[in-house]
Amino acid sequence: MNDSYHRTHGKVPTHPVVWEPAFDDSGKKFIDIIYAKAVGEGIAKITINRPERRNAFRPQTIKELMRAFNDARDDAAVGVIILTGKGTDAFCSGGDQALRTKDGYADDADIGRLNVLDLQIQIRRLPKPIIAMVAGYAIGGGHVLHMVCDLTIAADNAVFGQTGPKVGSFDAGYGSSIMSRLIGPKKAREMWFLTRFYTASEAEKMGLVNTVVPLENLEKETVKWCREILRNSPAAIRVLKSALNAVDDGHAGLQELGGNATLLFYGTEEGNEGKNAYLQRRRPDFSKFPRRP
Ligand code: S0N
Repeated sequence: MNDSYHRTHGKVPTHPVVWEPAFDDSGKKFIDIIYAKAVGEGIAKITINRPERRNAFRPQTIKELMRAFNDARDDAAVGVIILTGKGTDAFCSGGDQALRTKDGYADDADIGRLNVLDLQIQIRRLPKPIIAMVAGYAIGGGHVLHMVCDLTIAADNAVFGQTGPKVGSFDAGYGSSIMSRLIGPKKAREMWFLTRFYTASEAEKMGLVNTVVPLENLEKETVKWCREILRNSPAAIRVLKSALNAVDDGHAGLQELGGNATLLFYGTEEGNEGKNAYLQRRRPDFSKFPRRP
C-alpha cells in the first residue's frame, strides 16, 4: 500500500489479536469445533477440531459449524469470519470416511446424511465475508469448503486436491461449478479427473487462493485482511458478496441480492411512506420522490 492510501485510511493495526471463547444460545457445548471471537474487534474464528483425523468432518462437526456460523451471522459486532482447521497439518480432509454409509455420513447409530451441502449454502448466503485460513491439507469436501469461502489465505505448507473419483465420491454441486469458475473448466477437469494434489504456490497460480504466506505468519496475515475489510462499509460488502454470487446461485442468488435491495429500500423515506400511509389509513403520497433518469 502506498503513502497516499495510508494518509486517507491510516495504517492497518498490527497488534496481536486476543481470542476469547464464544458460544451460541443453544446451551449446547461445541465438541468438534472451537468457536472464538476477537476481543474488541469484529472477527469470529471457527476451527474444525479433529486434528487426529486431519480435521475430517462428521455430521456432528457440520451441525456445530452451522450453529457457530449462525451465531456469527446474528452477532452485529461480527463483520468477518475465519474458517480454519486445528493444527498445521490440515485445514480439512473432507468427509470422515470411517463414518460413510450407503446413506451418507452417519454418527453413532444415527441416520446417514450429506449435511455439508447445507453448510456450503450457509457460507455462500451469509452476508459477511468468510475467509478460509488454510494450513496443510484441504482435500475432498474440505477443499470444497475453502472454495465456497469468499477468500482463501494459504500457508506455504498448504496442499489442495480432490480425491472423489479415487475414494468413490464426488461433489457435482458447488464442488464442480464453483471450481470451474475459479480455475477454469479445463483445470477443473484436471483436478477432478486426475485427483492430483497441488502445492500452495500452484494453487495461487491457478486462482484457487488469494495469497500464500509463510506458515508462521498465517494467522497474522489473515487478521490483517480481516481488519482491512472491517474498515470498509458493511452494507457495500454485503451487497457485493451477494452480487458476486448471484449469477452462479441462480434464483437463490437473485433472491439474496434482491433481499439486500429491499433491506436498503426499507431505510429510505420513500420506502417508509408506503408503510406509514398504511398504518395511518391514508393514501400513500409518492409524488415527492424523484423518478430518476
Ligand atoms: C489428507 C491426507 C492426504 C493426509 O495424509 P497424511 O498427512 O499422511 O495423514 P494420514 O496418516 O493419512 O491421516 C491421519 C489420520 O487421519 C485419518 N484421516 C485422514 N483423512 C480422513 C478422512 N477424510 N476420513 C477419515 N479419516 C481420515 C487417517 O485415517 C489417519 O488415521 P489413523 O492415524 O487412525 O490411521 C490423507 O489423510 C487423505 O488422503 N485423507 C482422505 C482424504 C479423502 O479422501 N477425503 C474424502 C473425500 N470425499 C469427501 O470429502 C466427500 C465429499 C462430500 O463430503 C460430499 C460432496 C458432495 C455431496 C455430499 C458430500 C458428502 O459426502 O457429504
